[in-house]
Amino acid sequence: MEQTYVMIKPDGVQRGLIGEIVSRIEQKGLRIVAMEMRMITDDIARRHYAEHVEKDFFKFLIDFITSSPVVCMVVEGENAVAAMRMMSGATDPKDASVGTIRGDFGLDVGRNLIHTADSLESAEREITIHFTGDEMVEYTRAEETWVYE
Ligand code: IDP
Ligand code: MG
Repeated sequence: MEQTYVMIKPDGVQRGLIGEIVSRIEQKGLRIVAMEMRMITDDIARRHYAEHVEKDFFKFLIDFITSSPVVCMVVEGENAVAAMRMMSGATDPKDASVGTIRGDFGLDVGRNLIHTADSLESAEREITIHFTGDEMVEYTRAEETWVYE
């Protein structure tokens, strides 16, 4: 089982897509083991997006992600990192396939609705930034024998 970090960005919250996105995660069979609505502070945003500090869009990214509440989650399951990346779609919604969250609901790279960690290493790093161990719960979903062989 892998854990990944997922965040519904301010545009997803403001556009009323929390339920839609959480529903897709649940329907995929993945297990949400931590979830909270928060305002991201400037400090947390800079740590989260540290790899992009040199990019010309960095300031816009930090201003945007701290502008309105987000929903932070830890999502668990087999291949959870890749599964969530596939469900989110390409970074730029213009390139994202229909059926993905960005492909179905987005039009602009700066308003692409969801963040998901891009590797197991990133997932571990990001989970540590946003959650403490005791904020995550351990459980199984009753349907898991019907999700996994
Ligand atoms: P990802 O979210 O698919 O992992 P990253 O390359 O890690 O994409 O970029 C982080 C976020 O920065 C993207 O989700 C997007 O919101 C924003 N971003 C990426 N590239 C651009 C750009 O060229 N212009 C404006 N914003 C961008
Ligand atoms: Mg990324």
